[in-house]
Amino acid sequence: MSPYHPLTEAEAIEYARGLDGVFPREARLVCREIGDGNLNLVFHIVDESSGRSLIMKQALPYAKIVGESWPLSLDRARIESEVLQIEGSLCPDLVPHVYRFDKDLYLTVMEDLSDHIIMRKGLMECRRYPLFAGHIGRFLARTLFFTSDLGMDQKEKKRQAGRFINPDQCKITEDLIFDEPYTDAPNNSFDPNIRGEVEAIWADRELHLQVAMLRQKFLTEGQALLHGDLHTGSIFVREDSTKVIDPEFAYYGPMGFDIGAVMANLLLNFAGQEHWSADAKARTDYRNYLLETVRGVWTEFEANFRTLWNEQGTDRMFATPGFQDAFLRRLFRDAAGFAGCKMVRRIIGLAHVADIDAIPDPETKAQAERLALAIGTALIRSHSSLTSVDEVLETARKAVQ
Ligand code: SR1
Ligand code: MG
Repeated sequence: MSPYHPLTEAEAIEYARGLDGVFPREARLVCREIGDGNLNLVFHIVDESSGRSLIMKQALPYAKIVGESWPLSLDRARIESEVLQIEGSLCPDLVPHVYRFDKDLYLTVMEDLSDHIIMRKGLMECRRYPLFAGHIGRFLARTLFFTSDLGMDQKEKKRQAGRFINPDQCKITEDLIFDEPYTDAPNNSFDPNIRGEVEAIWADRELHLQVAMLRQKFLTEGQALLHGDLHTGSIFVREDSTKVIDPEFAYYGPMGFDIGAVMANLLLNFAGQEHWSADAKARTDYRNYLLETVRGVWTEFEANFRTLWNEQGTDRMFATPGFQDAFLRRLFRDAAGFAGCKMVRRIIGLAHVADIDAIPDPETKAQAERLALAIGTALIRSHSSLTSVDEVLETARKAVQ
């Protein structure tokens, strides 16, 4: 019989006590299950004597957000721990350290990042992270470049793509991002105050055509090993530090999907600033900060990626003059289109974001939702002709007016 079962807090303490060389024999261990995501158990274990702590993350065999009627493969826990280690080898300062993976319990033991906060929460408190764009730009450039045909052995890349087939998680994305928001699907969940805007999206065939193009890319373009769910709830921050967590949706997909995820979540917070800012001046200032961060994410990514390509590219034909520019032009367009889809799904689809959903006043919340839909749909419509990140910023500014 499989030893797998979801641990209780008491069992998590016993498990932690048994880890070699982690806690002293006299440790006074306490544990809290702190998982607030949609899918897993997360145990925070602290030794009250020494202050030493760690995180143990265990996959559940179903989606917590819906219940046991939505089964999920536990293999995502193996994928997550292996991807964290690959990302750690490429950007050691930007991910938590993995101490061990238990393949029977689908449990990863990793560094505790309690001295950071979840970026989404920080943005809802209007905090600023001056190093974030540089950090995430480097993370995106290194993880995407070195797992792609541009920067690794191409036979090894095919073997690696096989190790990271992640069908259950991909199906969630395919349904929740690239299908259900565009039809009257039972999983959808949206504010009745914006039904008019939602129905207009359901009827908009031109918009659907653009989403279909992006959906096809997600299904078929295995460019690089993606994080796969790089929203601001998957990023821990301090002013001086950024840590990417939770790559359980990782698979070989289109690079623009990860870049677009970061942009989309900054823009969702931009929309939520209808509520979170103290007054009109603070709102304008913080929105400008968010837009400059969107710009920084792209420009830092691009600069790092071009340097890696020029200095460490592995493919002779890809060094042909003009190819790099064409590649990056297309990648930017993909990122903008995916960003649009990721905004729309958080307003109409099953899983939302607190930047919008935690707004207490119904009219302000509806206003923020309309703004997010306006920016998201504009990016989807225009993505295939965009040429510069300034146009993304302009799209957001125009939607506010
Ligand atoms: C059923 S899981 C819903 C969402 O939570 C995750 O964080 C992903 O974004 C997924 O789409
Ligand atoms: Mg997650």
